[in-house]
Amino acid sequence: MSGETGDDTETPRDQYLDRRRFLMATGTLAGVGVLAGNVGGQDGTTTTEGGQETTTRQPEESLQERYPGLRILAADPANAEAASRTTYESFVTPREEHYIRNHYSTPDIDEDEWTVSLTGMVDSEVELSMDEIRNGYSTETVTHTMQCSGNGRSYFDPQVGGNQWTFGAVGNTVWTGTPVSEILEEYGADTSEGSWLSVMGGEAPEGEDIFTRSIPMSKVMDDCLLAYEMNGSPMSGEHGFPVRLLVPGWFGNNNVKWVDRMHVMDQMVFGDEWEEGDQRLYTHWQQYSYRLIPIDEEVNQQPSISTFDTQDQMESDEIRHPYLYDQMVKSLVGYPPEDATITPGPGGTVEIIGVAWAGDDEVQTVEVSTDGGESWSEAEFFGPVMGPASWRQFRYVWDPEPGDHTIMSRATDEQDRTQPATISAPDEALLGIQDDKYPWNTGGYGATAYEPLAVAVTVEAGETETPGGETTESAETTTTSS
Ligand SMILES: Nc1nc2c(c(=O)[nH]1)N[C@H]1C(S)=C(S)[C@@H](COP(=O)(O)O)O[C@H]1N2
Ligand SMILES: [Mo]
Repeated sequence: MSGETGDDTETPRDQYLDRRRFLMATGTLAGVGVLAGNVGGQDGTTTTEGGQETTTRQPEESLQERYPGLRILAADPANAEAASRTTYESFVTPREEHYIRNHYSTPDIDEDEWTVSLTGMVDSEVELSMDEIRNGYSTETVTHTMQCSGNGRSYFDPQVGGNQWTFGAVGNTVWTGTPVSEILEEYGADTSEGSWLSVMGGEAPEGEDIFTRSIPMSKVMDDCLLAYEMNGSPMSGEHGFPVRLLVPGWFGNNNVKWVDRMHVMDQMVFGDEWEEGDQRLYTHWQQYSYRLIPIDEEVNQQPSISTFDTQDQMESDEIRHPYLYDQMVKSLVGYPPEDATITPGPGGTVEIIGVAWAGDDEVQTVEVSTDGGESWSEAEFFGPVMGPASWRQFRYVWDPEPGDHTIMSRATDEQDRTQPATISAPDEALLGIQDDKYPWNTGGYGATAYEPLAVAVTVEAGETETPGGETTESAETTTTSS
């Protein structure tokens, strides 16, 4: 711990990371949110949207104090990503290391007053209390790797506008809640193939577009939850308290927080009916944002699509501007971290550790390169297997020479899709992943390219214990570890 070096200029984040390493080493931290931050004070401004009262959170403790594992991009609306690669050494992401992506201020909601209404193509419309949602239906749990579709945006060249996320807008957490299918069935919703559930957030201030996502009914009926717990604890305000939609394996933008309405439809939110004059009241976040647009051209609203897999949409002739739904295959190295100077263990080796995920597909293989992509070796999986929506951990035992090295990882999913090396240039106007390139797009969405995610490390000559008890430099040792 850096306390031993007498360095007293640590930030709360450094202190947190030190403390976390200590707790991991002593076995105190099980990986769940045991260090959960306090919810802040109740003072704030009250606004009303859709009939429900929300109060803008003005906590006494800063966002950084409550989420010491995050690098803050903006304090209000809160936007923050994992500060350190250490987040990707563990299977479960603690709450204070899970990225936050908010378009508006975090609402401060009284759970006892909150309701979720069900409207549209149903036999009877209803307004459910949190108590009814929690206790009137089954309880299910899913482990879900949630990633912001803007993760990796900072690697686009030329740069695009928006939060400049690097690697850290992704986390793996355990979500508990009520299957949406049970609620839809109870109230006689049209759940046939081709229908949609539009889910709305209740936090938008007056005059702002309501965060609404239209989810195809087949996915809703398959595994979507109205989630009220994260890592076995109540959710924090920033992550959606008291209730959010959980769409296993799909990009974060589909996982609507502070849900106050679900509307059953025969198309997505689309056209005049869902707009108000010039304001794209319900259509903005579904039709104009979170689309893959290859060059600066007008986005086309679509009432419906029949291909939801994001990469299939990229390859389809019918859809020029794919909607960011399920996540594409990707991996991240957690150890060693960037710019680390590492000393091999007694056997002369270094264990490279990371995570890999592929939306609602399974990850098939992960390869690791320690020479900047010239050669690749297969890694092995370890750790819990919690279904395809959850990442897998991988390890690769490396026998390095002293010196500078560039480490990369590259995953392949069960459909044989592999991460590309780089991001294309805009003038190539790629519509899909092609020639080992991820398509540059105007929103900077969905990047999976592995080269920008590489970590540069320096390996020092290791100390090897000889049977006689003396230590020798491993680089000069002729015996090889087996
Ligand atoms: N109501 C509402 N839901 C929302 C958002 C939002 O701004 N408002 N942001 C979305 C986006 S873009 C992402 S990536 C995830 C982030 O969830 P997290 O903050 O819990 O990580 O929430 C999604 N749900
Ligand atoms: Mo996002």
